[in-house]
Amino acid sequence: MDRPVRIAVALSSMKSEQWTEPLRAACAQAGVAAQFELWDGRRIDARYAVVWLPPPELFAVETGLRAVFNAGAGVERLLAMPGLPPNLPILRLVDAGMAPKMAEYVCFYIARITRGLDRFGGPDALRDWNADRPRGTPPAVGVLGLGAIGAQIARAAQLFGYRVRGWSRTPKAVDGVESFAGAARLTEFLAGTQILVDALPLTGETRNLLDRTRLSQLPRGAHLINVGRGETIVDEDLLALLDQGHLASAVLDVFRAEPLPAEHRYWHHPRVTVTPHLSGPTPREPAAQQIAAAIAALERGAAASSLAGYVDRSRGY
Ligand code: NDP
Ligand code: OXD
Repeated sequence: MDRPVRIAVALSSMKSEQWTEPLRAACAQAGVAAQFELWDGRRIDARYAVVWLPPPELFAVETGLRAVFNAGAGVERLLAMPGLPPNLPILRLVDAGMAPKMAEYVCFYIARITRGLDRFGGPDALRDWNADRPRGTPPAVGVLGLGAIGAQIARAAQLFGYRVRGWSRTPKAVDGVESFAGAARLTEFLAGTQILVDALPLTGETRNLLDRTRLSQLPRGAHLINVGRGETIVDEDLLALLDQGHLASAVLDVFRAEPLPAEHRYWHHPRVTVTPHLSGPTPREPAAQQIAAAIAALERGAAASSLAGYVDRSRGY
């Protein structure tokens, strides 16, 4: 009988020990005999690794890796790790149950904003049966990034009756969503967006994309929801535009520094809602199934670059 495939698990804050059993079960179901080991710094001669912010020495010690699986969607920190072998294929999760949760999160905040739902809670709750109801044209929602997550957010907002537009590098066909592609169309996209949702990966091109110039291209009174990455926004510029009233509010789930430092202005700003990077937690079972299916394909001889979630290092996502 073949020896089981050895797989290192190094998931830092994601509690590695809770992943080995779902990963083993998913591999067994996919027809792969696999042995998952919590990586503790000693060489286990792993063929694959499942990681989230792993210790950098993993790559120096486990020199027989054929592919590494990122237990999340964003790979910017993995790509920046010193010692990451230049030709080691990286596979990231594609949706894996994160996208619907993020669409739920975004639509929840869109509803709070557009329907004024905050009026009805807390100690100062409005107790007025005749309170205003919005009956006009719903605001335009613009989603930056129409990938696995952005497209799901766009579809969900569209289902709730919003006019939805999306911006991506290449043109997209998402039902009912107006597609804007490339830097040349960003100004036009922003000018027609009242609620901006950032679902971009962090790359050389998206870092600091939303600066004073770009955010000022949104119409006065626009709102921002960021579930992509904190570094896509220039914090001082966002705060200045909120203070000046050009932007009405920001809901931020991701930050340049995480945890968000206690003294950061975002925590106390009256127009900012801070959530602690929880819009899209990685659900274990669907993630394990996606990783297991990819391992099974690799074991059958598939090229990593042919699999969903293969990271194109030249693009950075
Ligand atoms: P995808 O790779 O599927 O989608 C990325 C999208 O961004 C694509 O539509 C891509 O365009 C677009 N894009 C990338 N670069 C540019 C650019 N320079 N100009 C215009 N469009 C660009 O990623 P996912 O949807 O799976 O994930 C997106 C991000 O969400 C992750 O990278 C991560 O940062 C974040 N995330 C946050 C979570 C949270 O809990 N807050 C959880 C999970 C993810 P094209 O399709 O044309 O290439
Ligand atoms: C991810 C995240 O990238 O959780 O998956 O932010």
